[in-house]
Amino acid sequence: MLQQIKNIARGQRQNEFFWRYGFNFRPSVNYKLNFPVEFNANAEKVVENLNRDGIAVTSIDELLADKKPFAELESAVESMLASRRDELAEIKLKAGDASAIGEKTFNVELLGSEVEFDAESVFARFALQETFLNIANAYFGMLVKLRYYNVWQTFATVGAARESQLWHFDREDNYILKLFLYLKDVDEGAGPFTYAPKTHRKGGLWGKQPEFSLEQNVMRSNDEQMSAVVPKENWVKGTGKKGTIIFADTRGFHKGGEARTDDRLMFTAMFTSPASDSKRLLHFPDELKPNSLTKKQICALEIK
Ligand SMILES: O=C(O)CCC(=O)C(=O)O
Repeated sequence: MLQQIKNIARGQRQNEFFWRYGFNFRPSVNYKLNFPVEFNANAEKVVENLNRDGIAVTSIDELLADKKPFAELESAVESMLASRRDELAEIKLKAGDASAIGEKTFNVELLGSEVEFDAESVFARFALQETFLNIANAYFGMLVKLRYYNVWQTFATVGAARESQLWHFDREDNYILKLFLYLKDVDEGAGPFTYAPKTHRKGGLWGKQPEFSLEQNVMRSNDEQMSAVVPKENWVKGTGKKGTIIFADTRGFHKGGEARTDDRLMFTAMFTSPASDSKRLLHFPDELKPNSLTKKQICALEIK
């Protein structure tokens, strides 16, 4: 019975009207009434591209006037890599283990799979930058929640594409905004994030489902299957220099991390609506030092 009620509620949540004005009423109204935003032209372009295509590619240089947080992030990641060199070399040896489907052995979450939120940490401060929150809030039309941030090292492997290296979409919410910031140049061989434009809920190809196979109950499509729905020449392949930032609504079809010749290193963060049933990957201490956070940042966290 409880499961049936949950299923009905989940079904209603798919409906845009109920999702926004039922499940997310307060964050939608609160955003519209209390958080007017003045965008710079580059941030505005990001929101425009996201609305139209479900993906926007930009860079630290274009988007952020203050470069200090990026410099701090880079230096924190470099120290982390240096201090964990031997451990990571060990992990890399098992990166190609295709028998461990579900564990994404080719991808290491350097901050751990669950993160203790620390308002002072360079990672939290980076994810909670005003410009990112403004973009996420504008894309959703409400005050969103930051669900996680992390640093990923994706190891180059051989073998057939698997898990997120194949086309799929995420399910945590009606819109799911992920940010990927490259901390090293990413070429074709380093497994760029790749997106099928307009397959997000606001796009013209929403609802078009390519043929797929089930991999542990998750629908995965290969390139041939995907290209029957969105021609390959329309895919956005996110190759780019260090400092490239990709925003993507991963409710649309995407894949990435099929690194073959070079490891990939990137910072990532995810935003969803407050009503999302996304797993809790950020944990908050009792004493959060909210004085160090703005009102907008506090709204983006699962605390009150
Ligand atoms: O590693 C990638 O580029 C893809 C990541 C992905 O599929 C996701 O975060 O949903």
